[in-house]
Amino acid sequence: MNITLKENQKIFFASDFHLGTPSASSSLDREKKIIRWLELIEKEAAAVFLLGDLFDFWFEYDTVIPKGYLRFLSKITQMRQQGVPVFFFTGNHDLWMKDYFTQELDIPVFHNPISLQVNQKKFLIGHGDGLGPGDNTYKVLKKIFTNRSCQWLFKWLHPDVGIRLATRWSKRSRINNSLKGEDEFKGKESEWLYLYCLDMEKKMHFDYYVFGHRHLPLSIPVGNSSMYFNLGEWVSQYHYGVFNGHGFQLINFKG
Ligand SMILES: [Mn+2]
Repeated sequence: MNITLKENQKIFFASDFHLGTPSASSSLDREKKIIRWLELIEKEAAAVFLLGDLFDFWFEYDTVIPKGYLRFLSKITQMRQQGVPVFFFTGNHDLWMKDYFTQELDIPVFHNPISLQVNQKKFLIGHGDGLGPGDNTYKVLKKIFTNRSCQWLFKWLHPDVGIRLATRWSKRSRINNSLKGEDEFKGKESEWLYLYCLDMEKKMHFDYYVFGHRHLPLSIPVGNSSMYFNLGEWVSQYHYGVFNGHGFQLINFKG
């Protein structure tokens, strides 16, 4: 994908909203905060990339989608109507997106990292789950989650049963643990996505690697000419990334 920024235009990135958890009321507060952020950036945005785990659980049946998130989706709808390009990536919590957002809102949904060129700079962007060494439990789970037969079986559970089960499972996962500090940074040599970037640089050069998934805002140099940024999460820390054509910054949203 190629984007050329006009004067004063920027590209925005955010990830891991985990809408729906840990409680309805905290999710609603976060949803309103996300909308305040979108209102802040929409005038300058040449594109908005949302890099996965937007929903703590999302599954599209052939004729049914999960209830909720109407304020967020209305804001995104309004931005799309004003011509702001919005791109969704799936994360490990919402990988069961299909074509609903593309058909309703003309929002492309990416299931894997993509390369992106903005002006002269090259980006590799994605959710980041399952990349690099390690994360082996998740890699097995991902095989099950993306297995067509498993998805077909799940689909035949009534949504009231399936979504309740999945939501309960989803709530046990890392985002709630990360509030207790379990997602801590253990040095770049233990950071799988950093190791993934190092490895990628041997094959192909990118100026910026931008991922989510780790729930930690990170900016780590990769060799001498690349940077790895992690966007963190919006359950407790609220960071977003912005590229103005010259440099990339991670910003803490206070609004
Ligand atoms: Mn996440």
